[in-house]
Amino acid sequence: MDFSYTEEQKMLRKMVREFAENELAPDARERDREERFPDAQVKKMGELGFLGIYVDPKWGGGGMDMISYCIMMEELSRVDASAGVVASVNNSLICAGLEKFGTEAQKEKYLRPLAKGEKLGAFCLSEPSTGSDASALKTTAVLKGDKYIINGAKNFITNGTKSQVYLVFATLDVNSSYKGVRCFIIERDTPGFTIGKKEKKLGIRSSDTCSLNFDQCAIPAENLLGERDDGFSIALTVLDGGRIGIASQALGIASGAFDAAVKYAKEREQFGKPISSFQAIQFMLAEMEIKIEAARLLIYKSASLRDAGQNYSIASARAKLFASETAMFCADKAVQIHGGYGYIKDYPVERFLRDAKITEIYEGTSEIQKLVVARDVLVS
Ligand code: COS
Repeated sequence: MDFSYTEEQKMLRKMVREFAENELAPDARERDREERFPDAQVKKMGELGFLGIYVDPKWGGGGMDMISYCIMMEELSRVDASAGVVASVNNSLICAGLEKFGTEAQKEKYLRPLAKGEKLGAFCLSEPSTGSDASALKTTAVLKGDKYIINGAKNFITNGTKSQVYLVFATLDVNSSYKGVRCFIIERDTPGFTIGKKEKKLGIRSSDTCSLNFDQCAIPAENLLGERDDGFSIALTVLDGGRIGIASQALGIASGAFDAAVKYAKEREQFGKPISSFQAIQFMLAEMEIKIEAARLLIYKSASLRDAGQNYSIASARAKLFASETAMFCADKAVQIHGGYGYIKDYPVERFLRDAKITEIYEGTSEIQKLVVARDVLVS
């Protein structure tokens, strides 16, 4: 067991931190207020290789390991969790799904531009009435000749209005539960596919979230992803990796909140002393620091298992649960340490608190992560 970073990982952290501080920090607050997507920054993230960091270089990716991906996600989200989720979806839900389940032709056509950041992707599983019970989806796919006809609606789709490539889950038979689910690659300009309502959110407000509609949307049969794999296990396999990305996003929010709290505690004086000299504040900082370190270790364990080709479903559920709760804890304590200044928008900590909440909800709620862990505890 080796807890040290490689030279490459150290350099990557430095590089992503500089990018985040120079390119994301200056207008993160304004973009959050205006609910404005970081178009220019995402373009640069693509050029720097942040949108396909662990894809095989053969397909235009960075060829790095999962720990490097976690480092990148932490550093982006430490400054701007909205930019973080753009990278997480493209890397771990879209590129990873295409790389594992795609044909050579699908990889050439879709994975390569996505990994190089020339295109953006969206993962379309949730529906208005289907969230945690993902197998109960109502969007249908009917094979007619050499086309699948897709009908239905998708909900809460990250990168929804900004993407060019959509991985869409639909069922061949609404009565067959998960067995009928398939995954389709759908291009943005396909007739019958329309972008719906853009959501107004509590947090990660500069990320893009919308609904999608499919009305007699005909797509070529060759756009079925994973011929031999049922779509439900594709969704859950991809989400196992996605949960490592969201756990790292949560870790970044927690680290950003912690760093802001330490800085403020040293500067702010009350009763003639910096508030960092009071034990009440010191204990809050100590608890934050310990939870952050524990979250980081859980995340790296799941990333290492994935790199080693071992099962990491339970490890990623554990990591996401703990890291998202740590993000909420640290953002809450950072606001508390800032007092009244934490509650207004002059400091970043109120944004961290709003951004943290979604990490307990998307890519599997905290309750779903507990369910995954509990099932494992009870069968073993
Ligand atoms: N990876 C691959 N396949 C998996 C899997 C995983 N992690 N977990 C389960 N499966 C497979 C099972 O092996 C089973 O297939 P077989 O019968 O061929 O063996 C199939 O999926 C159904 O498994 P199960 O009966 O356990 O499924 P459940 O309906 O009970 O659901 C949960 C399992 C609840 C864990 C799953 O639906 C889930 O993760 N839900 C949350 C979805 C989510 O994250 N939504 C957010 C959308 S993105 S913002």
